[in-house]
Amino acid sequence: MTRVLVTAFEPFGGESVNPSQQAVRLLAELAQAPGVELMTAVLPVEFVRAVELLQETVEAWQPDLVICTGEASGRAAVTVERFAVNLDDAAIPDNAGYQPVEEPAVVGGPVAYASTLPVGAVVEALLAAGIPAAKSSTAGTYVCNHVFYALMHLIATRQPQLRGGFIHVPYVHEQVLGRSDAPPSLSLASITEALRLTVEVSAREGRPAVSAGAA
Ligand code: PCA
Repeated sequence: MTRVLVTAFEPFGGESVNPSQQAVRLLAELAQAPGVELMTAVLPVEFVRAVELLQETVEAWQPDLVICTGEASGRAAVTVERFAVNLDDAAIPDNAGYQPVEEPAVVGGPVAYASTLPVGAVVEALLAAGIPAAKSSTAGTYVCNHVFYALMHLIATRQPQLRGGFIHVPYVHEQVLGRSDAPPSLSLASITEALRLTVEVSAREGRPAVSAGAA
């Protein structure tokens, strides 16, 4: 059995929904690939509390694989992040009112960590299923990157057997209805299927020989 923890985020930035939360809720109701045992958690969009909750959940449940997900407004594709960077630089306060500017995610940590998900294989599987998907080299410098960095730091320092990474998903259609600037969005069904496939491929492919490379 491969124990897979998938996390999502609560709404933030004035939105009333977060597509990652909606999709992970649906994902939990789906049959998973053979050999996959799934657990899900929803994290607050708070630099400090999100990491505490992630660490508590990992320690309590001891997964083999952790896939964190969040919303990336403005992106047209599901993006599989390759690197977490050691920088918190928030353009808006988090949901607890905290707004770090040019601070390290982890004091003394390396500049970046690479995802240990099979990034290329996940993107190929999503594209083969007709879902817009791409590799991404930046998860930003807000709470998603912070949680991704904290996850990879936890793996590097305390849980070397664990694999992990981060997937950003676009807006879901309902978030852009009636908006004259019409940012890109996907259906909730596509986002959910993207996460289901990410779990399946990540559990199957194992640790990539090279965790990140040329596009
Ligand atoms: N997206 C934000 C934080 C929570 C979320 O879903 C980000 O990209 O940092």
